[in-house]
Amino acid sequence: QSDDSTDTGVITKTKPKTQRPPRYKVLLLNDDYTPMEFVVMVLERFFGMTHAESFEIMLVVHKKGLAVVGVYSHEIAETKVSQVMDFARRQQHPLQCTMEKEE
Ligand code: TYC
Repeated sequence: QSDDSTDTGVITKTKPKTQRPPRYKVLLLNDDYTPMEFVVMVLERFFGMTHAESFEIMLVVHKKGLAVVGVYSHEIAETKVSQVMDFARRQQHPLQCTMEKEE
């Protein structure tokens, strides 16, 4: 006679985890020196926002200290951060842009 004492009769099923590539938030940080118009230009140029959207987000960063300006794959997020940092540095503005893994 076989020992089936561990059989609870409960049927379990392993749920396959859906693999999604990680996404990265690109954050823009406030500072006291970068001109507002420059930040608006950055958002239009690198994040495809309209002038009105850019102005709105710039004000959020100005008032709250930072804002998420986009969510991308790792590679695209890195490119956005580099583009903003290079452009700001070239114009001698201390504007800071960083990325952070979502969740
Ligand atoms: N605080 C800046 C000023 O008063 C404007 C600013 C907004 C700077 C957003 C950076 O990410 C920034 N000129």
